[in-house]
Amino acid sequence: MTRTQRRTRVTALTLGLALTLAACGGTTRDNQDEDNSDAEETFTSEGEASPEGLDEGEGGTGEFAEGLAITMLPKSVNNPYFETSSEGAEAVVTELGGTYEYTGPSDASASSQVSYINTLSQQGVDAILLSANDPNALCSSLDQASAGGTAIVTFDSDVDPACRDLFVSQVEGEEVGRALIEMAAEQADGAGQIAVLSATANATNQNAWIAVMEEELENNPDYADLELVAIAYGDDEDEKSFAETQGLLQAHPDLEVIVAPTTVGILAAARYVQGSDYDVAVTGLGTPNDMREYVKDGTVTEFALWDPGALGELAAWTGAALASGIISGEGDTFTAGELGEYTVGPEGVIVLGPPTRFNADNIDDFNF
Ligand code: RAM
Repeated sequence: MTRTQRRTRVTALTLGLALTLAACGGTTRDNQDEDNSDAEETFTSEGEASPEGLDEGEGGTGEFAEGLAITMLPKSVNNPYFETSSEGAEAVVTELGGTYEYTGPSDASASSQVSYINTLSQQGVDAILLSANDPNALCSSLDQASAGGTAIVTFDSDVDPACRDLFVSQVEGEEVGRALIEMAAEQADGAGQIAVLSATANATNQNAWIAVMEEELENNPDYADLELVAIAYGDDEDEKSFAETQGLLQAHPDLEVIVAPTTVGILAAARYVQGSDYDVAVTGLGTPNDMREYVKDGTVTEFALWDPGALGELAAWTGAALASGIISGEGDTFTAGELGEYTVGPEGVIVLGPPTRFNADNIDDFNF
């Protein structure tokens, strides 16, 4: 049984209970929504009218519910990347008249995230926006939250699709991994040793991107002279990432490129290389504000990212649309404010857009 089917079943049961309560004159969610229907502002979408979350792909009433409680749970707090996503999400939830919270562990571990999910589940929030530290370890807590009526939206780093409703992906499928290996090849002039400095060993997003890089290295003749010699994990912690960079260079002094597909890792690697005598390129995924200094002094030539603020906004619009019954599955469309219209794709994935590459020519055009 898929997650969507399970959710549909839960929703159907809830709806049955709601109808019974309504018949008894009790307050139901539908009644509450009606109470809000004369609110000053309403927010519409392109979804087709149908009762909340009844069937996959049916869409909803087209109006965002007011007063939604939406919480963002990042891989870890104190990561500027997620703080930027949170600012985007908070602006959307505030615009919709909801209650917003940003909470999570200080270490990027799945076990730490479990207790946060359990608390949110007990609180009965309307939607959780989650960047997951592990594809499977969070599933039973997420199932419990979902059974209680919480919409589960992952963004940035997914879980097994069976354990969530929708995933807001920063970039289309394999595009991140391909951009990473392409930048590495360009900066190595097509030949030599490369190493990856990743985040945590179980991170769904980084592992998917690394898998694409490995596949490209094996099958794409353009990369025949590149060799991936090591993958290190800095756990999205600055000090560990710095130490892992040092370890990589000591073990492989001829490295041409370090590819860090994490904003925390690329910053630590650039800082290490800047203060060392190694002649190694550093590329990967970083924020323009973190990397500006290293691009200006020539330590870093080019790196990539999407707008983490826009990703947070889209995650919040998605959570609100799901909790409002505007969307429920593949094929449904909704309007994410100024970001425009989005459609739920196969496996419940919604894609923000292509990544941007940053270098000395354009880095000053960005501020995040
Ligand atoms: C770090 C996190 C996040 C990833 C970015 C690129 O901030 O690992 O999940 O998407 O880097």
